[in-house]
Amino acid sequence: MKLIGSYTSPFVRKISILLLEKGITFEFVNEQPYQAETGVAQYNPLGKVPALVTDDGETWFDSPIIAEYIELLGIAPAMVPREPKAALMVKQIEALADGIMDAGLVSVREQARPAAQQSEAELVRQREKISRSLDMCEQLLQDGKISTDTVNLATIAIACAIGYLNFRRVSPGWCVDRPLLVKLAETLFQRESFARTEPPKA
Ligand SMILES: N[C@@H](CCC(=O)N[C@@H](CS)C(=O)NCC(=O)O)C(=O)O
Repeated sequence: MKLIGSYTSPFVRKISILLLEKGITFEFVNEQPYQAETGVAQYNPLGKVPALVTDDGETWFDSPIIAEYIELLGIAPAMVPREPKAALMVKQIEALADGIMDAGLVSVREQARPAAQQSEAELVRQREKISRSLDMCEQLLQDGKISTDTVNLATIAIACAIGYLNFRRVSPGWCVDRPLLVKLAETLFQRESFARTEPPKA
């Protein structure tokens, strides 16, 4: 199968990690969605990465759907629990982590605009989304809904979101007063799948 993506996208990283953790071989097709000559739209009309093309020629997007597709292959280890409500909880945490990535991405795009066109109010709004969502992640850890050594879709997505904040230096104080989240990130960053998908140094 082919994963269409860019090395800096946290959504793509999440999918690469799921595939690596399950030992699924894939070809990485490097596409830059923000460049004019990008070929991404031939895989996803929304022009976003990731997209996954299977050996049967089916194309799947966006990243939560790709994650579900990968899980349907039934290859161990399972990244989503079998029990439906527990599975829904894991997917909700994935949505939370994806939302942190979205807010991080909006912040980066906003800061890339000429200074006079940047909106401080918009940057604050995005920072608040990130901060509230990170607080919820810390609370989920405190409540034992996930643990710092859980490796599943929820924790992988959270660690990818944190990796993106670190990479783009968005909300650099994210680790203050969130000790469990720090431990979770440290634990997952040590895994080979995370080491192999680190975004390139700027
Ligand atoms: N909800 C989507 C978000 C994907 C996304 O925003 N990808 C970014 C790269 S990190 C992208 O391709 N953006 C191009 C664009 O918005 O035109 C997913 O989970 O796959």
